[in-house]
Amino acid sequence: MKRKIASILICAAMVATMIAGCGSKEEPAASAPAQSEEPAEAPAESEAEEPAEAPAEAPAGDGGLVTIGFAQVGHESDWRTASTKSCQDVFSEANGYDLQFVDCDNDSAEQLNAVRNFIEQDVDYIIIDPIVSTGWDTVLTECEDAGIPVIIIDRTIDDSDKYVSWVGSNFKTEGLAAGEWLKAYTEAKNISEVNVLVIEGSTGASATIGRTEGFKEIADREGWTILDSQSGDFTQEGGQKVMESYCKSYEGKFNVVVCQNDNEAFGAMDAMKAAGVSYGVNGDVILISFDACTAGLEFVMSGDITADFECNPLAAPFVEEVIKTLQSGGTPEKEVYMVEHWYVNEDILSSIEVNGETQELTVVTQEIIDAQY
Ligand code: GYE
Repeated sequence: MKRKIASILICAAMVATMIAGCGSKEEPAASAPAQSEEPAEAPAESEAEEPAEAPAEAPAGDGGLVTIGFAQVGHESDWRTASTKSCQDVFSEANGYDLQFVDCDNDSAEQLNAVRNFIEQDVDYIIIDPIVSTGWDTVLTECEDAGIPVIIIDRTIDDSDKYVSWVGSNFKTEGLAAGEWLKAYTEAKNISEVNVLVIEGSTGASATIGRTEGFKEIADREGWTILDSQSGDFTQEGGQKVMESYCKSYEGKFNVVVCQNDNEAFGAMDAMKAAGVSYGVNGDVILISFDACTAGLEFVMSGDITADFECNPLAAPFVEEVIKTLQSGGTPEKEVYMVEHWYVNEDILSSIEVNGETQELTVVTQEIIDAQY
């Protein structure tokens, strides 16, 4: 049922909340939203806080369902599966939503079509996880003209600000953290030569751009050699293919592999194993990954992945807060950052400095793995 106008009957309690805390290392990444009947207090700046629970009949005050169109990137990775599940769990019929979910299969044209179909259907809200960061202004203007609020999740849009809110991660900070960790780690292990192979994510994705930029900034500062940097498309198959060719082209020349997500790291490990290259905490090659989904953390615990920089996919509860704020006539935060952790196997460094801020390193335990998405 259509609900473009904010309900005054409900959600008075929901206005203040959102928050974020990018880089804060205090909160468990996968904890459930706080259970609270009280109006949520605005959190202190940059302090992470989970969304407060919804009032009983939110979000549709008149008993109807709130219709949401979600144009998801695809199904390329464990991270993506967790992101989709998070949205489907939160925006369920039982919670008062009619979720129109479209898996765009990493095809930007298909994603633009999906958004235009949502406009045609006159949904109440549109959620987009942009496959690429540019080419959005026209379709977002169409959403605006149709009076449909758009919420961006995960990856950013860099050439338009015609959306209500964005909820996601600071990818450049993730890349910087990986670089700062590698600097501290190689120093601690007396490794003076750093020759890196990077397996990037999908071309044009802000997650790829940010992680690449962040890591490169530290590599340039430290004078490391980046031997090569190619896209593995955020898939296991892509990571394996790129690593197979790296193993041939750079045999004996590299001692660090940076995979921009866990699935690529799984593929890269298979390729290195097949090529007789040892990796991980006891191997010749330091293996860095991003995402830190359950399977990734298992490989950190076994020592195969040396460090894994988390990207938290459980954004849907925060997106719901944005929607509730809109429903109640409030103005949501323009940017909401997820809380993330940096995971390692060895207890040799307790923290790193990223952008002048001290950030903890977390040694993976079975308990952490069991609680992860
Ligand atoms: O790292 C990767 C996924 O956009 C942050 O996309 C996301 C990335 C994530 O396929 O696994």
